[in-house]
Amino acid sequence: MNIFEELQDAVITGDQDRVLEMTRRFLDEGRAAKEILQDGLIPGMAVVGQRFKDGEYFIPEMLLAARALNAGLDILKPLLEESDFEPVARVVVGTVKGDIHDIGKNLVSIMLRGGGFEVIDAGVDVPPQRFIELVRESGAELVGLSALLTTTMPSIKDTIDAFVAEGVRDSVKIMIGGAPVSENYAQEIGADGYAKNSSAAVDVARELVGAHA
Ligand code: B12
Repeated sequence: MNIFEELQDAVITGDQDRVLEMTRRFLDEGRAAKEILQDGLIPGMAVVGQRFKDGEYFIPEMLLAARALNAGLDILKPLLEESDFEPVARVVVGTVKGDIHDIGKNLVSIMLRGGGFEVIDAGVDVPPQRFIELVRESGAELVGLSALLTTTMPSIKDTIDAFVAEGVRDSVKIMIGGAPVSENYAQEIGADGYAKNSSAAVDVARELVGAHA
């Protein structure tokens, strides 16, 4: 039996207290934060998505699961953010307009911080203009755009188009991600990079800003 099965189950059932207790226990037993995240918390959420798709779960169950996962993530966050690197570059990360999913975006932010990036978190439902403002204010070299809905994927393109229209496209690299997004889509809409998960996001980010591990 997978030792993380019970933790996955706690996420699936949205049992925040159990997630907290088990996350702490795994850490006490010497498990790595990354392992608890990738083998426990995230697979639990994948089951939640499937149940929603199958009509077994509704919004309240998804919200409870998200809250439980976030509670575990809060404990792991300081450990995941411990960085061995000098700041590599600044990056603005946000979920595009019309979309309020933020767990994946938050994970990408945490892993980027752990990879030595300074992250400016733009939040969720972010209009293109706000991304541009934040890039101008911070001098970020990199932007990370997240979308979880097929209906908000076009907002990624709108954001990239706005960077072009405002004449700031050449000053930043743009990477994109989120469950419905793909490498092909990234190429199609003129993004510079795509990553399928938060670990890969760090590699892609480092490559885009020309940093070497
Ligand atoms: C939790 C959840 C919610 C929660 C969100 C809570 C929160 N704070 O985020 C709530 C209940 C609010 C919600 C609402 C809705 N949801 Co919802 N939700 C989910 C669920 C179950 C999990 C998403 C998640 O957090 N996954 C875990 C994280 C870790 O994975 P991730 O987000 O994919 O991120 C990883 C990668 O994609 C990547 N990544 C992500 N962002 C970025 C960015 C960059 C730059 C890079 C490089 C990489 C990257 O790295 C991440 C870490 O590895 C998914 C199903 C699923 N399994 O995806 C449905 C899902 C996304 N939701 C769905 C739907 C339909 C909705 C609603 C429209 C439902 C409704 N009828 O109201 C609303 C939309 C609200 C809105 N306007 O945004 C559908 C989307 C279908 C589609 N193809 O469009 C899904 C797929 C469920 C399903 N199977 O049908 N949802």
